[in-house]
Amino acid sequence: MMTAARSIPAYAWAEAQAELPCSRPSRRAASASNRSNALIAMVCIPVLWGMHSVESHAADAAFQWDYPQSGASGFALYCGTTSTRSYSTRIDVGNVLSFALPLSEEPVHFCAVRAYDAAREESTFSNEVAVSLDKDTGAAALLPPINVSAQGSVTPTATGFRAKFSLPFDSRQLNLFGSQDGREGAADVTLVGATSGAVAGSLVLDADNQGFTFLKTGGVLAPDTYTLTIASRYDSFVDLFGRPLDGNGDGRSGDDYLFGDDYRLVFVVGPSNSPVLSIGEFARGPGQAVNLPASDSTAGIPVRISNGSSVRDVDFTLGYDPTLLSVLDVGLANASGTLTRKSIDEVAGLIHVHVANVTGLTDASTVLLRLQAQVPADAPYRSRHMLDLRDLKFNDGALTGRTDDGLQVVAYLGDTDADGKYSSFDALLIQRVSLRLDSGFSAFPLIDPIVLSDTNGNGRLESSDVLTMQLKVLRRAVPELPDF
Ligand SMILES: [Ca+2]
Ligand SMILES: [Ca+2]
Ligand SMILES: [Ca+2]
Ligand SMILES: [Ca+2]
Repeated sequence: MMTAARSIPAYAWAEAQAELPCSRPSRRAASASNRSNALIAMVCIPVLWGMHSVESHAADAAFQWDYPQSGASGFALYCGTTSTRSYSTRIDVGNVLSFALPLSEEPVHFCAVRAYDAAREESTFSNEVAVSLDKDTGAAALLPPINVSAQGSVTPTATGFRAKFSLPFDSRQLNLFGSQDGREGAADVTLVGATSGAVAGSLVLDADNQGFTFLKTGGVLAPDTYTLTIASRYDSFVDLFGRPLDGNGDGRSGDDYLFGDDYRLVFVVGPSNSPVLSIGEFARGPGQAVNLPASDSTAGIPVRISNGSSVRDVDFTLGYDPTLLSVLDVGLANASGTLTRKSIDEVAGLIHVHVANVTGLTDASTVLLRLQAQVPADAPYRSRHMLDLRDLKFNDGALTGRTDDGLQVVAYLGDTDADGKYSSFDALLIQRVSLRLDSGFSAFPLIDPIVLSDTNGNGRLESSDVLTMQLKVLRRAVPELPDF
C-alpha cells in the first residue's frame, strides 16, 4: 500500500509498522472497551497499518501512513519531543494519508497517527517514527531505534557471545536474574541449548554502553544447538529516548505481531577436542588478595588447560582492567615447562605469557599458571570486568585452541545484598536462590549468582553455602570467606 508522494525523494523512504494493539491486550483493554467495534476490528489487523516518515526540506518533515481498512473518517497526527506516547501536539489532518509538518528546533521529534471514525472515536496509535533535526542545517532525517542486526552485530564465542549495538543503550533496566518480587522482570538476554537447556552466565557491558559480552559460567559451551534471544521490551535494551530494540533490524521497534521484535540467533557448537585455555569467574572485594579458593593462600588465580595432552607450547595475552585488579606475578603451576616470557603491563592491563617445553598436561583440566593478584583498595564496589584471553597460540600456531574468558566482580564473596558487610540477610538471599525462590540477587542483576556466593566452589548453591555464610556472620573461622 505504500505510494510515495511525487514531491518526496525516493531515497528518503523509511517505513515503520504499527505498534500492535492486539499484541498488548492488558494495556489496551480499558481504552478499547470504549471504542466502537468497527474501529477495534480495524486496528486489530496489524500488518496493514503502518506509518512512514520522509525527509523533505529543511525543518519540514512529510509523514505518510497506510490505512487500507475501510471506516476511517480521518486521521490525527500526534507529535512530541519524548517517546512516551503522551504527545504535546495533535493535528487533525482530515481524511488523508500524508501530511507535511514544519518542525520546531527541538533536536528530535516523535510522531504517530491515529485513525478516527464518524463518532470521532480514535484508534490506538500507529507505530512511532523519530525525526532528528540537524542543528546546523536544520535538515530532517529519520532516527532509527537501536538494533544489533543491521548496523550492529552478534558474534558467538567459545564461552558465549558478543553483541554490538547500532547506538548506545540505557542500561538501567537490564537484568538476567531477579528476585521473587519480580521487579526486575523477565531476563533480557537468554541463551538456551536444545539439549543442555538454559546457559547460566553473566553480562559484562562495554564501557560505552553500546555492546556487551555474555560469559557462560564455568567453561566453554557444550556441543549443542543454541538459541540466543535479546528481548525487545520497554524494560530491556532501550535507546537513550526509551525506545525498545529493533530486533529484526528493519528500522521499526516492536513490529512483529505474533513474535514481538526480539532479536534471535540460532547457532551450532559442534563437538571439539581442541585444547581450551580457561580463567574462571570470581568475586573479591577491595583490598582482598585473590586466591581461588580463598582457603589456599597460594592458589592465586588459576589459568587452566583442558584437552591439553598434545600441548607443548603456550602463548597468549590476558587483557584486564588494572583499576579493578592488580596482577603482581605469574608463575608456573602443576604442569612443568619453561616460562620464557612474562610481561605484565599494569597500566594497559595486559599480561603476555609464553610457556615452552610443556609436559604434564592431560585431557583433564590442569592448572598451567597461577596469577598472584589483589583487588585495589579503591576499586568501585559492584564493578566488574572480563578477563579477556586473546592471541592464543598452542604449539606455535600448529594446534587450534579455544579461549574461555573469565569474570571478576568487585564484591566480597557472599555479600549478596552488596552493602559491603556480612549479615544474616546475605545468608537468606543465598538460601532463596538455592531454593529457587529467586533466580539471582537484585543487587547484581547481570551476574550469575554462582559467581557471587558459591562459597565452596562446586558450581551449585545449596545449604552448605548458606551455612558457610551463617557461620561467618557468627564470627566463626570460615576459610572460604576471607576477612576484610
Ligand atoms: Ca530488564
Ligand atoms: Ca523491527
Ligand atoms: Ca551484605
Ligand atoms: Ca556450592
